[in-house]
Amino acid sequence: NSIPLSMKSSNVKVVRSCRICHSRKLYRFLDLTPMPIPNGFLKKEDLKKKEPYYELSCYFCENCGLVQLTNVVNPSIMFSNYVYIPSTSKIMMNNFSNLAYCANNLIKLDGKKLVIDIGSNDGSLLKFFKIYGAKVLGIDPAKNIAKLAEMNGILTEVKLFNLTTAKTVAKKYGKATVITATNVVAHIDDLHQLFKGVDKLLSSDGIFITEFPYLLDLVQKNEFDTIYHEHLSYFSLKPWLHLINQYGFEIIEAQRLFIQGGSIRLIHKRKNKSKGSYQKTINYLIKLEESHGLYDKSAFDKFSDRVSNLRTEIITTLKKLKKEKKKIVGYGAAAKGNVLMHYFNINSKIFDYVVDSTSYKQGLYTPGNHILVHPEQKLLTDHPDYAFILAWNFADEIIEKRRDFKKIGGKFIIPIPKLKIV
Ligand code: DWN
Repeated sequence: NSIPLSMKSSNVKVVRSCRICHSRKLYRFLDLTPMPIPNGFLKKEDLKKKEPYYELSCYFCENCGLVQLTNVVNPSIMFSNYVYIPSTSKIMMNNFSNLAYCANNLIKLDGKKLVIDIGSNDGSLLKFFKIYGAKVLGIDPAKNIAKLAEMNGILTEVKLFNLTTAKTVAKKYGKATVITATNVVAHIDDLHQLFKGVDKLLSSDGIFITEFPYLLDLVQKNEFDTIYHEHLSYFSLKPWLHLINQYGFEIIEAQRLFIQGGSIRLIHKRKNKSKGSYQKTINYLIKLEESHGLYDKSAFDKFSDRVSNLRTEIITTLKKLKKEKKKIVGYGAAAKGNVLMHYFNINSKIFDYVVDSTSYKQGLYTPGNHILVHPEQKLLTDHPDYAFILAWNFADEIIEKRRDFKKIGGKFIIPIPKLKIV
């Protein structure tokens, strides 16, 4: 009852219909219970202040199949002062390098071609496009991280992307030959505005490249903790195709990626500007989605059951380790980690602290359960028994990096896709 459920209209908008097909047949299959925004890390002096909690329930559209949140937290609350930067991970940087390589293979980049990245963050992706000689421009609402991008030599317009921004940018810089949007489309509430903006900003034979977590991976690997307020949509191909067809785009390439627990890269061109259809791969992926029940709401009830079984198993294991007086810490102050800790009731009695490589996050406290974030090196001086990998999407990279921790007898707990102790 002390939880201030923030329903102030300026902070939260509740949408009652599907953000792609506008159907009202939305079926709620998972309620992760109200929690603060998962990137809402706190300074020590903020711990006493009221911390708004926001509903976190997930819905399946029975008409087009889009999985989505209906509670839309005001984007300026979530994204104006941001703490996530992709450059902490080698895997993410390799992926960005590969994305620029693929784009250059499709459209020879040079100084006359403009590449615009929507949700450009610290400019990590655009740096790779610069290597191919392209002109680059970032668009991102996070003023703090835009400063970092500018230091990296990446010009950034500090704005949320929508049709208005597209018009202003097109007027000021001209049309883009390539528009990229990685791990940002899922964060945008008005997907129709997004495509109207892309249509306005992209040259007639340009390519629009998106990357986002793939619903097939989320369901197959029980990745419930990637469901949180920043991610308004969880995409599979049928609803995505329903959306892009309305704006005259078609997919010319689709690649599944390992990053972020399993993502999909979709490269688009305007219809009849692309040679040959990519239908075979699209049909194959849709068949795969259907075989995993992604267009049948019972699959999401089964998903929800698996999540509650995982919750029971992990809470039991952690309680047993604490009874044995084991010292456990969190590894990776990830947004998803804050969702997992919230849903599994993990507090400072279970994790002594969390370690993280992002300087922004060190010295801050996790939202909700208020656990202090330390630099990773603390593992080696403090010698906890277990490091619970909250950033499980980087488990291999982290375990490889922390052979020193293993050498002094440290063990890793990996929660997703199933509980594993290494
Ligand atoms: O979509 C989003 C994804 C791309 O990134 C955003 N909504 C927010 C964010 O989600 P996240 O915070 O769950 O992302 P990560 O990249 O999975 O978070 C990893 C965390 O782990 C970072 O805080 C960095 C940290 N880390 C670390 O401490 N040591 C990461 C690596 C690789 C390491 O070696």
